[in-house]
Amino acid sequence: MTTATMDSRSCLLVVDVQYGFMPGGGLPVAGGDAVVPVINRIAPRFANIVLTQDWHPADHVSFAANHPGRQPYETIQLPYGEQVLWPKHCVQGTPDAALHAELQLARAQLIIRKGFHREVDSYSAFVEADRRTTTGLAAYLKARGISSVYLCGLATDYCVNWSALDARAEGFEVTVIEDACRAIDLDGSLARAWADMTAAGVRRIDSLALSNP
Ligand code: VGL
Ligand code: ZN
Repeated sequence: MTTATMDSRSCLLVVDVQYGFMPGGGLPVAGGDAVVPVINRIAPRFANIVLTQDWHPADHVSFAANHPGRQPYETIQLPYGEQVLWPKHCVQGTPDAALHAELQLARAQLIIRKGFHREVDSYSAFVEADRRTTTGLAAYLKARGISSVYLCGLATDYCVNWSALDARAEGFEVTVIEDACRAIDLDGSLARAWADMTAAGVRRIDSLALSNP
């Protein structure tokens, strides 16, 4: 099956392809660097491309180091609910927060930064973890007449998953390009993410469906 995407109503959303999520980064994702060539191969199929960039202050609430006695990957209760404590990653302006230099996405039209409020995390590109604060992305896409969002990047079970679910909630048609993503997979989070996305009507495809004209 070939999916025609080079239309003005579709957008490729490239999630958090940053050094912080690469092997050797602050919050390494296994095989994180393998998404780069896949994304470079499919990007020319899209008229619209938007990137996200995880962009935390050094004192961010999601960092285990900012909670004395706590370790990375433990969870704590915050006013908005459960929060996983992560190793320090993607601190604003540091090399760890930079987009991967080998991404060939000069045609990308917007870079949306998220996670910059000290007290609130934001896995989703659309709504922060308090489930109220918007990033503005849904309004931007709608203002540009975009109705279909294709997701790729890192990590499948966190930022891609939350972004896909929120995009569905905002009324977009949503497709995740599975082999253009990699997961963290904490305590079954990847299987849970796919179950939730499937239940929400998120389509799941392989990049070959896009790169074969
Ligand atoms: C992410 C955990 C913390 C992600 C970002 O990009 O999936 N995960 N910050
Ligand atoms: Zn983060």
